[in-house]
Amino acid sequence: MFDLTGKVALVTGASRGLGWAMAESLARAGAHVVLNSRDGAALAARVAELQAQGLSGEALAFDVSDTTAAEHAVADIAGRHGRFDILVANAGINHRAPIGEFALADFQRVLATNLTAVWVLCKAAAGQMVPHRRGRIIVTGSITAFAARPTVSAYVASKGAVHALTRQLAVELAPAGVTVNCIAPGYFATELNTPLLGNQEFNDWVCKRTPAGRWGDPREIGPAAVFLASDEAAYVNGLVMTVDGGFTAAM
Ligand code: GCO
Repeated sequence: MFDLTGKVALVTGASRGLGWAMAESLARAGAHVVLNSRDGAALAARVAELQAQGLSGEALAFDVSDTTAAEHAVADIAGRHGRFDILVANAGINHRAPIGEFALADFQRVLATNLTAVWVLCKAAAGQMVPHRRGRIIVTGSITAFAARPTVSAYVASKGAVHALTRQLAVELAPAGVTVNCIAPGYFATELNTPLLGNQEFNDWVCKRTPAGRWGDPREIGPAAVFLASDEAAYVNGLVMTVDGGFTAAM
């Protein structure tokens, strides 16, 4: 089960954190994974890590918020491989500031990467998938779309929209055999959260507030992506799947 042999996947934000963890898991399940981020050198190192494990991957550096580059990347992958089976639209950024000090430019920058780029990539991927009447789209949401905390207004707004977009695209693309699902991570020990991990008070709060009693390990996200990307998950559509150690289940 959950064998992805022969499938071609694009994972954005794949040089580190949850994106890298999902890319590695998809490759272990047999997929050829195209790793994207802005950092070509970091990607090359990750591709080497895959190849050292006998897995299949390639690097494709571009900024997801560059609409033309994102559209070209999807067309390029489909053209070279003759197929485009799986999109993991994961790349995301955060900006933390109280609302009174939050610059509009920072709000727009976060929305451009976390929401607009996801829409652009989903549209481009759907263009490749619908004619073949198969495809898997996975987007990275956040538990902060369900329950908020101070200072992250742009991030929370973008992730709330991503959850809604998941349901909308699932409904629209289901008749064409394409599923669109969202993974909503809890607090994971990733580079994006370095400032939070270094804050003892916040760290204690995460461990106390999360029923599992700890931060998530990025390797705990990959299996969810493999499942949602698999043929077996054909009837799972429009789901926002929390992977959060029980965070959103607890009072
Ligand atoms: C924050 C974090 C987010 C969360 C994550 C939880 O500031 O709240 O930076 O990245 O870790 O989205 O789902």
